[in-house]
Amino acid sequence: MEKQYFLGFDSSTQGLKCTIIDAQLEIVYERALNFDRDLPQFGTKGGAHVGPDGLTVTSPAPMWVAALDMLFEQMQTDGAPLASVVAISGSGQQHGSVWLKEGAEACLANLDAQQPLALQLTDIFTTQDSPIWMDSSTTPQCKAREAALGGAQATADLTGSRAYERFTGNQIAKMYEQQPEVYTATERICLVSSFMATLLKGAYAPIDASDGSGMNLMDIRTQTWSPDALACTAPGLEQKLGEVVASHSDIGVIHPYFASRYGFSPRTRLIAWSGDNPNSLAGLRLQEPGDIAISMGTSYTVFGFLREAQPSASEGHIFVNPVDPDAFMAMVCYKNGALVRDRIRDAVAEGSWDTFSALVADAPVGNDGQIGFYLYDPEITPPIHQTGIRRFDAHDHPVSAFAPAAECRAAVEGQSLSMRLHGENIGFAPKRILATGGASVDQEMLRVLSNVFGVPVYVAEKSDSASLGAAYRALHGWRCWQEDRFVSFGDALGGEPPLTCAMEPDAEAHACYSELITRYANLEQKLIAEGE
Ligand code: 5FX
Repeated sequence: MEKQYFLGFDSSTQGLKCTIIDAQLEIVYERALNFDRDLPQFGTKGGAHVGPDGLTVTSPAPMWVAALDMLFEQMQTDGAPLASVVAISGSGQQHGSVWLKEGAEACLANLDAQQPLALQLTDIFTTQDSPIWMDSSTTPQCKAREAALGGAQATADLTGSRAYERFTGNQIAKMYEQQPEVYTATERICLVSSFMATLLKGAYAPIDASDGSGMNLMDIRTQTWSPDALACTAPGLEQKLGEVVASHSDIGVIHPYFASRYGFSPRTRLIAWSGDNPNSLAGLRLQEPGDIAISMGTSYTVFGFLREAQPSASEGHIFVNPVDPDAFMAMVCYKNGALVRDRIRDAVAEGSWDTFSALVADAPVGNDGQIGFYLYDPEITPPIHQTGIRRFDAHDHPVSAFAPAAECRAAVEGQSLSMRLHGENIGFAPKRILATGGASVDQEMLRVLSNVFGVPVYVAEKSDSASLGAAYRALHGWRCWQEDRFVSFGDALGGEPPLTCAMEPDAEAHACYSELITRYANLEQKLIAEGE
């Protein structure tokens, strides 16, 4: 039988990446480009432009078109097996929006295979400056949304999250208020994910329910646009957004342009694209309630599979699950992630990770009741704007310093306790944890995590899993399309992912943390109240 391949993209903030897998899930090809380095003509820094107010952050939409041209050319030069790709899907950075003018779809339909996309699609945007997730300029629109929808908790209950500045609905409300001529001239507002799918389809592609959950516009239970959430955003919005589809949906075949120019089969199926975080869940193959991943990079993110949604106004986001339309995923983000460990390593562990780990191991489980909060940056979870380090002794009295071992352990235990506390608040009941990112190589970090949560910790080999997740979702969606029914993600991928357990919990240590967490939560409440 001829080989069948599945292609996944990741259109992230900083670059565009692709991964091709075979039907046995082996990666056969990968390639990435970086916007700043490879497309310098767009003058981006980290893939973005920051406005003079410091709050407005955009990316040039034509850059994403040029990136797709460049990556396809590279794939062709490398001899990637494009002719045997049977399905394509992708990830987009979440929340970003692309604004297309009337007539854009006709332009997309009539592409000339002799020319790159970028040359033919210069004039399809009503604004070239696409607001992206790093934007934090829409506080007034967020306040107005929460007031219109009955408060932060009501907004979260309806849309999965309280109103967040970066969420697309609030960006759309701002555009309508500040540049009504752009809004009016726009025929279609895409997410980054559905825009990239639109390019491949040569026609408007729908938004999938999982990425659609990051807009403050969709009812996460019906997976349709909420009339109330639309009404407090801008008039006539539903038409401009198009329909929402389940994430595993087949959305048609690739446009003949790509078949002629790059040798794809004209029968190559397109599966709805989704957000990078939903696709990371797919990439790590979290497929059961109780599966959670902790990504410990620059910022820390905890995300996982949930059967029931328990939206919270104070922390995290609920998205429709990208691999199971009857389930949800939750995500909690921290600003003070790896930086905390870095700073403490430099301050008390001679800049050495070995010394840092040895110091953590030197202090007892529970740190003799000492608790620290290390807020080098304003924190998102929980929202504490006041920066600084706060240390408390076993009687909750503030102290100005800890001994080096206690300092290292306080940082690691505090981060782990916070992830458990806020994860529980949004409905996580972990059965196992998959740790990824830089800090996941630290055995002491893994030991503390395992003991705090009371579950085994596994380590994922690959942490940048969004484009791999998109390739898995291409396979999943293709199987569902072939069989004309929903096939579970696990069945489509051939069962359980192969994982090695890195740490088992210790019952006594877990009991100690279960006691300590109440004090941790009370102290955290005090810090939140002080900042208000
Ligand atoms: C999630 O809500 C975010 O804003 C980011 O993780 C973006 O998706 C990054 F692309």
